[in-house]
Amino acid sequence: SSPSTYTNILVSRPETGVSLITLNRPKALNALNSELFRELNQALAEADADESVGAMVLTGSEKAFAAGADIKEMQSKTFAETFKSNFLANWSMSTIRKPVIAAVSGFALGGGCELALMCDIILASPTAKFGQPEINLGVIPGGGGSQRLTHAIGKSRSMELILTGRMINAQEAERWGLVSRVVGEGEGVVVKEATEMAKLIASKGQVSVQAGKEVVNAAYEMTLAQGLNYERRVFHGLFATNDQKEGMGAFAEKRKANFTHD
Ligand code: CO8
Repeated sequence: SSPSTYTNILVSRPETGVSLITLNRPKALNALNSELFRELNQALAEADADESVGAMVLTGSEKAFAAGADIKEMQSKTFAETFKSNFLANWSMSTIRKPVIAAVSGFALGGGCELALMCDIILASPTAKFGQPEINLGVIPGGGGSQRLTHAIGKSRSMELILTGRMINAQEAERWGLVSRVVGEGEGVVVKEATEMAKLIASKGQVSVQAGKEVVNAAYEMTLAQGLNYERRVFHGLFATNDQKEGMGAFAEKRKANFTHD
């Protein structure tokens, strides 16, 4: 089947095994309208189902990863409309099995910050700015900010950001553990580094990669005892794969593993 065409995002294949999804509403600083999110969900699902893709990179522009949900689209909504349509309920990456790396330059605000938080790894350009400014609009985060941000940076810092609407820069976000690291300066550097990381992940055995993502995410849902048991069971299960035989065999034979992802 021919690749889908989109109007609010760009999809490319910068490296073997890597799908790069670029939010592309530059005039609105990539404000997330419903059409953009529909396209993003579709592109992620397509990459997730594509055997030739091992990991995804999600990025925006130099100026903005995304400046939030589209305020102009939300402005006139009523409570009844948001409630009946369960507005934002399907804005989530929870069904995506492959790793998604957010490459953030510029503004990641409101829904943009929440979108980055839905990803598995966040790399930040030194220009990145994170914040949850919904309080200035008379609302609160609606895309998981109060939950995922609190898990990532703790209660006091999360309260501060959500109740004051203050933006933090890349260095502060790194210190607080919101991002895994800040990359060097320069246009495109964060996308390049995220793509390299995705390529590296895509070169590993894909069953173990997906298992690794699944067990880390379980840490947010389970007690420690349940999570440790779950991790061990999934670990046991990987001994049924060819990739485990290949990986350990290659180590013993002092050669590079050639994973077949089964
Ligand atoms: N929605 C709609 N349009 C936007 C948005 C937005 N969130 N952000 C920027 N734009 C538009 C502006 O209206 C402007 O359009 P125009 O040229 O037609 O006037 C254009 O983008 C450029 O913006 P600015 O001129 O304002 O650019 P500046 O460089 O002066 O300022 C800022 C940049 C500081 C980022 C500023 O644009 C701003 O404050 N934006 C709004 C940020 C915000 O409040 N975000 C939170 C939105 S609410 C939300 O996200 C709820 C969460 C829902 C969950 C989503 C699930 C993932």
